[in-house]
Amino acid sequence: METKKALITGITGQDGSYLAELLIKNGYQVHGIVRRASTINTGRIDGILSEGKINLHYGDLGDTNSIVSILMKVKPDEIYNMGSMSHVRVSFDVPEYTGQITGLSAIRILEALRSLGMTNVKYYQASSSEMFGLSAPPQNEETPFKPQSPYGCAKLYAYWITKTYRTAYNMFACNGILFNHESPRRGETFVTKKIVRGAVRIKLGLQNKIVLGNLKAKRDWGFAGDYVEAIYKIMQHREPDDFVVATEDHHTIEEFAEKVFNKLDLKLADHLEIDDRYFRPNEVPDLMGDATKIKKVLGWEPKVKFDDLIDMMIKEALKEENDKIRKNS
Ligand code: NAP
Ligand code: G4F
Repeated sequence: METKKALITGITGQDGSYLAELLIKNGYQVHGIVRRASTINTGRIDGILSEGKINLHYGDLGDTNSIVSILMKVKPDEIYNMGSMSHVRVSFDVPEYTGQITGLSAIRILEALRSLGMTNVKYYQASSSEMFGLSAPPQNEETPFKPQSPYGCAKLYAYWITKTYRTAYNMFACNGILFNHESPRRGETFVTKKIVRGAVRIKLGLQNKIVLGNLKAKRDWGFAGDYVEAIYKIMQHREPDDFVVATEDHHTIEEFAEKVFNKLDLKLADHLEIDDRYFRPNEVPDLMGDATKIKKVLGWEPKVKFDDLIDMMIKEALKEENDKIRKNS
């Protein structure tokens, strides 16, 4: 059997890196699109990169020509569109850019596939629970979308254009509607990593406080490693479809922070400052998914529980900070 080729946009991100590892394990030839940055942005994939297990191509999700060239060169069997301006708070600062990248990248890729006569290539769109916005939990595939941010609106466009290309051109184009998922590789400005890293640094005497915004919002947090397995299952299903991926549990930011600090024998109240700058013009108050469909149809189950996720993130953050201390001493 011929080796399958996968192309991942956003391969340098949290999910892209786990997905690349999974696809390599599953025997794929893996290609990724990276954008040029002034500092090296391949930290999360350095291991597989140095082992020669992935092929990187310079490109940008805002640049149709680079997407077309890469598609023609790689001729992938499957495309995973994981790339995005993925920070909800920042999307209020760069709303148009968020639309360009997070929203329009989907049409750039789908339309390139159509016009190149490559409609047999499978397409995965990284859709988001942020699209549910103000809809009350539990949210599933039938829940109305009420996005509250430029990011949520952009993701909703990408979600619908993916469904539209599926029906209009009979393409295997599908959406995973993923609820929040975290890991030691989570970007440092997302709340879980920010809290874990801050608490660990306080424990090690490197800082004394963390500054946060709204602690009352609730999120359904899973482990990114489990979620890329769901993504892969969605792409191997007999037909293209849309699936919610979630743990079906939710906690406030405050509960998350309390747990992290307690696990490190610290008291959150002694180190917490609240600042308006971390509040959003609109908040999404409560996300908790109903993952019945993916459990029933694809047999997917999340393996890592809330407490284990926190332990994993603390352990890795302690290692990272201690390594830095050693390097600088
Ligand atoms: P992430 O860590 O922020 O990674 C985003 C990736 O997109 C990075 O590789 C980034 O490259 C790349 N990117 C950004 N702008 C680009 C551009 N103009 N051209 C090419 N690449 C660009 O995000 P993640 O947490 O892995 O999430 C993966 C996807 O799932 C995203 O689409 C996100 O919106 C979506 N999603 C995430 C969650 C979650 O909880 N993590 C939930 C639902 C949906 P650099 O490394 O150069 O910045
Ligand atoms: O960690 P967050 O920035 O994640 P958010 O906004 O839920 O978005 C993440 O999940 C989405 C899926 O639902 C993805 F599509 C998206 O790409 C991203 O991965 O914030 C979580 C909550 C929010 O309610 C926020 O207001 O934490 C609250 N929060 C409180 N203080 C904070 C902070 N968030 C951040 N980033 N920084 C704070 O200091």
